[in-house]
Amino acid sequence: MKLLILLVVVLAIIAIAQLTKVYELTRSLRKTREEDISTADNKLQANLMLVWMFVFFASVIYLYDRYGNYLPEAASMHGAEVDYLMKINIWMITIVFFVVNALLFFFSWKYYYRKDRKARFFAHDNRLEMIWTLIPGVTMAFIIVYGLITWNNITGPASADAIQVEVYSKQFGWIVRYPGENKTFGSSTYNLIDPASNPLGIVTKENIKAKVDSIDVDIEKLKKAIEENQKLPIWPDSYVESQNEKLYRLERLKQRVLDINETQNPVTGMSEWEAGADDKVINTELHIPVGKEVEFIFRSQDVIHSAYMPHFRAQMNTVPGIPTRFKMTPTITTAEMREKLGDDTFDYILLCNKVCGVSHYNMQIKVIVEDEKDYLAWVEKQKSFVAPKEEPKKEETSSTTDSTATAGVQLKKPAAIAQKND
Ligand SMILES: [Cu+2]
Repeated sequence: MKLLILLVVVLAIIAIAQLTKVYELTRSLRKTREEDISTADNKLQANLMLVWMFVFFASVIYLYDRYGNYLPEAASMHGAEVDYLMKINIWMITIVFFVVNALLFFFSWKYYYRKDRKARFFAHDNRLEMIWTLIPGVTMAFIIVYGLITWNNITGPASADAIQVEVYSKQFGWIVRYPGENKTFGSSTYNLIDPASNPLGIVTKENIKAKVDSIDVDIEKLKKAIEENQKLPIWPDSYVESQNEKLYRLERLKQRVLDINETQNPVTGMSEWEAGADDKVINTELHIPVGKEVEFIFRSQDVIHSAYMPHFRAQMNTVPGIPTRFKMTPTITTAEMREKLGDDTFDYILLCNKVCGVSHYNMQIKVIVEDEKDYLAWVEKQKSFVAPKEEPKKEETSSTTDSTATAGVQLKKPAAIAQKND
């Protein structure tokens, strides 16, 4: 089959080449040059231009109609504003598009080349310059100023009674955090991140202790392995060195965890270690109450992602190391939207809108808008991600795990590494 297609293509190319040759031969017989094009030819081209203009315009109108409204009505307060802004822009672009293209095609139809005609020539016209500078200038300024005002409204400070939600992105998924009853988020650090027990690296006394314990377990294991190797040195030097380096890194991490200071929340004055203890961490869905202002705070673990909520006309990049934010007020509950669309399975979504890796396509989380009462009841039921208070099981060795006992211990680099790095 493939061979057949190839054969057809090759034959078609040969046929076209032969036809061109025939055309060139008849031309030389008629004694005309290649550049000489007859008026009839030009006129035909001009008419075809006009036909193409109508086909072009018709297809643009069709595309507007077919794909112009791919999203249902905006489900947030600022969403309506964004839609309005978008509409104004689209109208302006559309008008300019039709006027400019109509003129372009009309001129090529009206002024096709004729031997007896000569083009009018003029070098400069102040009035024209004025018109084509001022009109786009004023239009652009209007779009930019209006857009900036809208943008500032969306990203401006949230009101005092706004509900805060932290949205955390990582390859590949979303984790949502609510501040719990004390309405204050605990602080967080990447040093405490543990995929299973503390994915956001929330700082609490228990989480610090759990992390130190787990590092201690790793250190003991590594030390044992190094000891074994000293008894029976079967591994090459490079491997021993890498083991030592690993040990140094673990000890350094432990020191960093022990060095975390207790801080106060600047607004509520609350200890951030305590504030974090009742934070609710959820990775299955994001609930927000209808008619209440919600302030989103975005963080990222690894690369830049983008939190996109198309139904609310909201999007914000999530950047590692730099928290970003915006506020919005949802106006339509999930149930109301289902009714409006006549679709019982409809759900709002938050999805990643920045190509961030292999599973980017599947990085999304369900968003549920409900009455405040239902929302509060749901948050109430969620668990916090604080490590359990009871002592985790330890190895038999007596390593110091009490956070105060080891604080301030000076770390020494293993000799091999110190030499290498100096
Ligand atoms: Cu992503």
